[in-house]
Amino acid sequence: MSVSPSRLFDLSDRTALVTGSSRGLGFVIARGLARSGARIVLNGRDVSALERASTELEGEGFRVWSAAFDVTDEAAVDESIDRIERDVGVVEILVNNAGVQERGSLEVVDSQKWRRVIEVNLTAPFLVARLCARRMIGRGRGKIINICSLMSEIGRRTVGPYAASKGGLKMLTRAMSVDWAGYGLQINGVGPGYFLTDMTRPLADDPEFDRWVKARTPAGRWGDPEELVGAVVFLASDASSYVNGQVLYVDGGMLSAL
Ligand code: GCO
Repeated sequence: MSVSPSRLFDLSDRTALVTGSSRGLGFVIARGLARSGARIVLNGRDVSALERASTELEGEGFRVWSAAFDVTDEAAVDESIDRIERDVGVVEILVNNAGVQERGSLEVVDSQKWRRVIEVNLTAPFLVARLCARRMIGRGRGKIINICSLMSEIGRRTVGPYAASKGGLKMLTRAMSVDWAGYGLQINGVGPGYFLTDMTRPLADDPEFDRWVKARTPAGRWGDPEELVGAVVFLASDASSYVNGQVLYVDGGMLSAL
């Protein structure tokens, strides 16, 4: 049965949980999903940051829920998602966005920072997706979107821990799709290039790095976080019902160029 293109991207009445969404790319992604009709649950560890984010979205007329929990804390993940599914609705769209960056050449990176990056960027998406998928499997449908990175494919000096975690997240995305697509779930990734966010602000403020990004990116510029929304809405919607295990890179062409 053919569906009108506008309906294909409509997320009305679907509950979306976006981890790490009190600011940065996560907040922009959550706002984009809300504008497409989804019921949004924001997540972060900082309650006041979540309140600010909720207020901003409510200022646009959206009803917003928020769940403050540490995505690396398995018990907190289980308890929070139980509460979300009881109080808000079943999580039909999960965006694993929460991430940290610890820069340093591998020979000087301390093991505690390594473990933190792996825990937040790779283990946490597994913990949150595993619990959501158990419920999605029972319903025969669900969408999981893992926010990967350019660093899922290539490295850059001093981002070894991050690249390892995001490379792992690309393969975890494929593994999830292999295990869960048969139950009616679609699991994909979005790989941002260089976008202006809190995480990359120190880089953008460095004139040499700024020149490098603009020269290395065929589009000749940094991405605007709003330019990620379309890829996430596509993967969260019925428009991608036969897309699985893919990472959609939104990078201005950087991965296509030497
Ligand atoms: C860096 C940046 C990158 C970007 C992004 C690119 O230090 O090079 O932090 O890792 O954040 O992940 O996709």
